[in-house]
Amino acid sequence: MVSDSPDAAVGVLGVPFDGGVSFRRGAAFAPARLRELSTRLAACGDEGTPLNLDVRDYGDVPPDLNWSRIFQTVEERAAGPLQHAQALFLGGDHSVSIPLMRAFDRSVDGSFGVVILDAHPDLFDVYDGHRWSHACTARRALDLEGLDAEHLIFAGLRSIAREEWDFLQAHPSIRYVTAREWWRSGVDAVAHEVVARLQDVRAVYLSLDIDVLDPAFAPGTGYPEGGGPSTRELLELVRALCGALPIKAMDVVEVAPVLDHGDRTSFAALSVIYEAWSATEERWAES
Ligand SMILES: [Mn+2]
Repeated sequence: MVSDSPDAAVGVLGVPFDGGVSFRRGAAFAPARLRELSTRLAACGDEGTPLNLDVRDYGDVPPDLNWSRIFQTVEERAAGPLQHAQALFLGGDHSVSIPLMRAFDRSVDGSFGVVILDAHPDLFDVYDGHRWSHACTARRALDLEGLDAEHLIFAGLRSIAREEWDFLQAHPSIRYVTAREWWRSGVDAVAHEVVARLQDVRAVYLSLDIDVLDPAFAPGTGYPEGGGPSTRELLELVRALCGALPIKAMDVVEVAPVLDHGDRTSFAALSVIYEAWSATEERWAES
């Protein structure tokens, strides 16, 4: 499954950086932990369908205490995985999605969609005095050339600061599905709407902040928020999205192994990744 081939279906890059966090760090340890645990798991979707795709691992972006320089490096290094049919980026905190999405913007010819699965919208313009905080990720996504506000969609939100709330009210074309709406209307309805809204884009970036999950399922993260979906509900949504949308890149961020219990957050992240790949393989087989 791991391959050196430039023809591998998936390219993976680790970004062990958590310098955009203001509170509980630890996400920098996730790429190493996820790789380690991945060798212990069966390579399959969650109904047992074997994964056939090859994965090329581009390693990790090296540490650098200069924030602008490491973000520049992340943006450059992301180009390798983005040449594959699908890229997977392992954070790191959610700020790493800022340079990753910039690289995505450059790699896609035309307009694209961004789906963010997160307990928080990360829509601050500035947080802790910086525009690259992990609380500013979605706001920076809106700076990208290829992303229109109506193609930015959130699911799982349940903690929205007043500034973010005001921004969302002022920008009604941004669709956000709260965790409550997801629970009440059901995963099929959410998936159906997300897919319908992104019908016309050429490519989709899926950003998974693991704190979208209820802390019962993913306690190992900096900002756990109760009332979130279960792993089962997240798997169902990710399967539906990857089965229907041209997802060209995915990131998994905010997994913090040092805050985890029995690696359950890392294992949950891996099962979502495998499910995403399984559904993607099925979509490729059909097209
Ligand atoms: Mn979050």
